[in-house]
Amino acid sequence: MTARSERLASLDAGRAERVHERDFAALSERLEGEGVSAETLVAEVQRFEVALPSWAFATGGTRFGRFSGTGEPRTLREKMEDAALVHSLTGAAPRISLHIPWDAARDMDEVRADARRLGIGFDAVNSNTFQDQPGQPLSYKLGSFSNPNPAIRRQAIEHHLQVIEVGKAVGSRALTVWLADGSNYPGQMSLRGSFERVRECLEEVYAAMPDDWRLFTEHKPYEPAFYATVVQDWGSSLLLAQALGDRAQCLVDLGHHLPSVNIELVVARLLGVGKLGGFHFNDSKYGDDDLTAGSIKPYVLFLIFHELVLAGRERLPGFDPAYMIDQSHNLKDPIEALLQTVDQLQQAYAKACLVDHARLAEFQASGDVIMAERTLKQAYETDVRPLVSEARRRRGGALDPVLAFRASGYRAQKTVARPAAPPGGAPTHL
Ligand code: LRH
Ligand code: MN
Repeated sequence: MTARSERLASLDAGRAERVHERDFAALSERLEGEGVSAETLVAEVQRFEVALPSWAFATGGTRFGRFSGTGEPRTLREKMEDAALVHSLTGAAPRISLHIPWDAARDMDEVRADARRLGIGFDAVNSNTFQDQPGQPLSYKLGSFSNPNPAIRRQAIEHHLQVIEVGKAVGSRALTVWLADGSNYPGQMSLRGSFERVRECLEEVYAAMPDDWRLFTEHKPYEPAFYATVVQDWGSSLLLAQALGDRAQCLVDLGHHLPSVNIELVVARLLGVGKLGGFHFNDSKYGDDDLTAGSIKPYVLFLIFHELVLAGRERLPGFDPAYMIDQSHNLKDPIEALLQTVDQLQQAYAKACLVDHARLAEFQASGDVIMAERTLKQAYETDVRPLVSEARRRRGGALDPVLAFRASGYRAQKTVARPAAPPGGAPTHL
């Protein structure tokens, strides 16, 4: 960075600071006028945290292609470096979620030491029976836990027991199980038998988990199965979580719902029975597009957080959701996309904290449809960016993480430090 651009950057930073202080003061005053304490809200937003997916730091792709970026992580340590940077700029992403075997390492104690050095921790660990690994004796082509072949089910159970050991080594306290199991043609798979086999296998995995762990079952309507997916919807996931026990809950991946499904209603249903375990935040227009959260349906994201804030304020039994991101960055710089995502989640959460719940309940009780809707929209249409920036700043983060990242030159530094793996070299993930 030249002296001149450094001077300009500091001028910019100075100006940005002044603009922020003016905007935050104006918003605080306006909220005060509505009987809302900006300080209380800043404190609430400061407590919001979300985990980053280890698999989203390198460019993603589709079956049609992948356009790799530069300076991408080639090892778990480099993924954790990038995660630590996202945390330092947002103050709200202190944990990474590992995917095994994509993140399997010889020495998990070394991984834990690296994480401690980088100031991050570990959230739920993810299993993988949707790919066959090199040298794997039996294929998961026709399913893992749902497979009619007991030897294949046994192999899948052994994999989950290994994933739990990895999680224990790094200090995770939850296991996320997403199964690609399903069929492409009617008749190919027993619709009830496959589900029963999954439940039986999960019972063994659940029993093997440490007592302070949770198991998250993740539903998905289709892909890679294109006729029937064994854990296809929230109902199937709930049936499993209820069959397994108190420490089994449902994980809601926002992209795992057919276009017209009311996701906030699914969230409310699971909250109502204490079975909402966590989220994979992202956004989508059509299928499991894994786009940046809040980029396509920001009002839905707000309505989901509205249900969560309400549940939190009501101290609903079993309410301890694990917030995690699950995205694939095919076009955007992965770090910039994750910085945008954390900001979008902080904004949706802040807006949900602004809802006047007492007034809403009154209008719902009196049947005043318009005023009930306006009470939600009042919060949603409030520009909370100064408040979210202030919360980040008080946690040592940046007012505008994406601009701070660009000004940092981090990607350019990593492009030099991390020469791309030779073509044909194994990518760090998909
Ligand atoms: C499946 C899924 C699951 C992960 C994978 C990377 O679509 O959402 O959560 O294991 O993406
Ligand atoms: Mn997911």
